[in-house]
Amino acid sequence: MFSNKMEFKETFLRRLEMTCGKSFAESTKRDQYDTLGNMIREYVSLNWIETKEKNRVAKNKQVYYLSIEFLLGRLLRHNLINLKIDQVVSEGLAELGIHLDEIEDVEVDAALGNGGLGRLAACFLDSLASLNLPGHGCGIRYKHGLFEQKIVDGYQVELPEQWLRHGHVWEVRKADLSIEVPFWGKVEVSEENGRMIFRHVNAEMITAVPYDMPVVGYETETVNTLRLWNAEPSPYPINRDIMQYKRETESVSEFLYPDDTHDEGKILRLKQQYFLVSASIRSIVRSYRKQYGSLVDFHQHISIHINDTHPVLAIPELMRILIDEEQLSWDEAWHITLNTISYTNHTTLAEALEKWPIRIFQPLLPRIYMIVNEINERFCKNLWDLYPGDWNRIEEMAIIAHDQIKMAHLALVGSHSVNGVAELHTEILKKREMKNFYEVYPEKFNNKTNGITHRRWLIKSNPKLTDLICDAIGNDWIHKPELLEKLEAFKEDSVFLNQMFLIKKLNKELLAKRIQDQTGIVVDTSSIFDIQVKRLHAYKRQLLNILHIMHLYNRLKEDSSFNMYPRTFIFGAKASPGYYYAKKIIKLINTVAEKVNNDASINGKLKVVFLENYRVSLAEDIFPAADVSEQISTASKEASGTGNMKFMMNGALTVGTLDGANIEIKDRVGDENIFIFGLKAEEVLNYYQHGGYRSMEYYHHDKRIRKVVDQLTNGFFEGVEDEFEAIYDSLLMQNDHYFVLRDFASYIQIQRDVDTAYKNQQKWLQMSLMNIAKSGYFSSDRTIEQYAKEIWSIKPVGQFTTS
Ligand code: GFP
Repeated sequence: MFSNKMEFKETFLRRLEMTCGKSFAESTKRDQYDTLGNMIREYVSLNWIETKEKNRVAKNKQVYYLSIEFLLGRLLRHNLINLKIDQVVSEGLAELGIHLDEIEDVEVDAALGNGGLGRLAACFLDSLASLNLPGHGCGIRYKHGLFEQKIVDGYQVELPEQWLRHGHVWEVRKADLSIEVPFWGKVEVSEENGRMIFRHVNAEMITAVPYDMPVVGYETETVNTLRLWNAEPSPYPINRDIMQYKRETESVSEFLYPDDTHDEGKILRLKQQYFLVSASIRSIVRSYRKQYGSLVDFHQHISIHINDTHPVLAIPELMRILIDEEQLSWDEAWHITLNTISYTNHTTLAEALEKWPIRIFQPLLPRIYMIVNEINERFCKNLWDLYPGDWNRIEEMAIIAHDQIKMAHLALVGSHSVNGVAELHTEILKKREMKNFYEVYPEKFNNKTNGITHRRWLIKSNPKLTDLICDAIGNDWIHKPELLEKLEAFKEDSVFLNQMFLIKKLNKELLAKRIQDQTGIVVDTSSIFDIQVKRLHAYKRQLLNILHIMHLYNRLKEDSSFNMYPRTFIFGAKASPGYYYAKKIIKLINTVAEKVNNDASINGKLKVVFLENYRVSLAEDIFPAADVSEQISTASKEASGTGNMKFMMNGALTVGTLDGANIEIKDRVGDENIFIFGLKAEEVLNYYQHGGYRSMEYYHHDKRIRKVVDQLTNGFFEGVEDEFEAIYDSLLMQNDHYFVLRDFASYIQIQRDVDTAYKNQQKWLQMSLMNIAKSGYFSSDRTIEQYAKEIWSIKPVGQFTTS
């Protein structure tokens, strides 16, 4: 399409006029963005076709990653970088008087996800393509991604997100590949030629229409596919009010995580899950049949990965196809299914382990229910043989019990691999949460510590640091991120360290500008930027952070000689719309910010900023500017974390508990390059086993704690006296389930250590350097290589040239 700047400019101008029907002078930034995006998508289409063809001809085994979330963010710059045309394009545009940044800003984040789980899926897609691995994503094309957050008077307000309002240049609608997904109705069972035949009749159909997006690898011609399904009315509805049917149908792909506090919402969530699974598997099977005919060797050529429990219905759906359509026996079908499906667990929180009441499940998915029932019966029979008479154990492990279907149990039974996302998390699964299952299936359990794509989280988001690294150690680390270790050689190089310092300062200035534009708050860029960005949840303990800020404020007020290095605390977090407690914490952060930021008597030593609408594109400005990374979850609760890795890769130092992947970060950087505090997982779990600890004692014995806790309700925050009662109660009346007060003293101490360490700039920069140097292990390329080899058995496609 173009191979140099001149050709790019010519093509761009021609395309702009042709597609927008306007002259360049009349065109808007959106016209320019759309033109460029469409050009780039077409630019990759040849390779896209060839990648498919290459896989088909070579009969490569393919993996399909099924996920209810894909938190992609923006794609334009990322694709330009991966295609290595970012420079040609930005210089070409500059000659036309256009700044690429401005065009990039037109792109709305594709925010089809909530947090770590969805962002992990997006990082994995990038690594799969960049490693030339035949791996594709399957998800839902929600009309509205995660809500847009506004902060009004300190409170979170949710607005519907509108990423599709102006269309999406990266997708291609493929209506001819639609699939009809059946719901409701009933199953007629008959016998024909000695075989049981199951017919799902009177079903209500929903059409799943695929929208494909190219997933472009870095410096390779591999282009994989992310297929997102859109729910549309079927041309064959049964007798129903057509408008109501249309509304109900479209609601299936309308919102990510619809409110499920009532049955209607629960049905909708279950519908989404089956919709995703059925459409994806049937489209995989359709192309498989076209190539191979029979499905008997399906598992030799296809791997299906279920990201958390949301797509677990893949197991009974594949069984249904193999038995009802392919007419295989149960045992043959089970063998294929088991060897095709693998599962990742992302959390041990009870609230996230899905259970569906039979009264909802059975009528909505009658044939799938029959299959789940049979899986359960056969499983329980096996358990009976293993543990004769041990009813308690069997009841605990059953897939269906107490009128509920336990999706995690179905996943454990129906997949050949079950992985946790960090070493500690996997150990907790094996030794505690899934102990019974580990005893039966030890061979299924394995660990795959999460990772992040360094292409987005370093190369794209921190170009200056990237250049510095390349100047120092060359470019090889981009393909082999573990080579970042070579940076260790620069530990005593004061010129290099000084350049690191200047880059951090520049990144902080960029973020400071953004903060000022967004909130009006002016922050001191020579202060420590101490940042906590992640989903708001009690276990992630944003509360511990803000209570500590209140403590620092108290110190500054009480004692004019209290010596602390100026600090800017920055938060970004969305609270789930129905999560009352989390929303109170957002209000608390904003209330503290209001008080602290407007108190001139503390001489600007403390600033608190809450950045609204935290999302991928904002995160890209945040990580490069951080000095301190807050990873302070209650030990044992954060399965892995991935923000911790993004901060580390950008040279921030972690203040963290021994939780999730923090432990593996510590193991790599060494105790001297990380700030660890608080209870260990073992201690927390032991407390839980023995009924918790007594938070009231900590309140009474530590006057620093007493002071901040009292301030929640004693009028310290004028006009909002009742606002924080729920927080106060959680800490004292409900015995502080997340050990905030228990870890408080230790947190204060480690933050003092941070203060002292930062004052020695040379030392701090060396510590920062060590974090960058050791971050290569946390590239998702390493993670994906492990999945590819140890779970999916897929191999790189190999380079090829386009004809
Ligand atoms: C969840 C877990 C995290 C983990 C990610 C990805 O994230 O510890 O790193 O999944 O495995 F909690 P959230 O969706 O909760 O952000």
